[in-house]
Amino acid sequence: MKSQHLCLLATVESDSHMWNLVYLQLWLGERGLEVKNLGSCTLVQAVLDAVDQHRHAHLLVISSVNGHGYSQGLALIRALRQQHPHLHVVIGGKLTTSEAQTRAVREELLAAGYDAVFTEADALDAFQRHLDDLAQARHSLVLGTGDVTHWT
Ligand code: B12
Repeated sequence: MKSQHLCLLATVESDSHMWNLVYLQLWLGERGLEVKNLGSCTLVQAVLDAVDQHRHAHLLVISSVNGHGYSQGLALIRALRQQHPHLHVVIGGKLTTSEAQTRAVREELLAAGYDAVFTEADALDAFQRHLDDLAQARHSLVLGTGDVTHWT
């Protein structure tokens, strides 16, 4: 049976890395989310079209590792927020070319409209906690057999 919770997964338009997307697709799927992976080098317009097409999506995850995630991620969220102010959107990965620089741009990404930014070594653990909080807030938390939250 398909999950009622759809997650769109994308990257920025210059980023051709794909294993981060594959990893996250599997990781999110293991947590009970139905994932639509828009693939590498995702154009802003392709993300906007996907969000329009999947109005019931609960979450948009942007993953980028090539160093352009900060600048192109800003352009993406600014375009998206004009049309979709309420969709929950997170970004993570290697968003600049240094960890210090990425830490420095975190606030700007949040101010531009991302609901969360995950860039540290513990990004997946922090994302897991974020999903737990989100699931609880939506009153749709179902505990699985392990200690991870499952969306149903
Ligand atoms: C494989 C690889 C490539 C392959 C990609 C093949 C493919 N189709 O995917 C090729 C050879 C094509 C390539 C090209 C380039 N690459 Co490359 N690549 C790598 C490499 C070695 C591994 C990436 C990988 O697959 N990792 C496996 C996945 C599963 O892990 P991950 O990507 O780290 O993602 C994890 C986390 O980052 C995190 N995460 C990621 N996104 C998100 C999102 C959220 C929400 C959360 C919570 C977590 C999260 O969770 C993931 C799972 O743990 C890395 C170095 C490295 N060891 O990481 C460089 C690396 C990413 N590449 C790099 C660069 C610079 C390039 C090029 C620009 C090189 C060039 N000069 O041409 C091009 C860019 C191409 C482009 N247009 O994007 C740099 C990026 C620098 C930076 N950000 O500071 C890296 C880090 C190498 C380096 N140390 O310099 N690359």
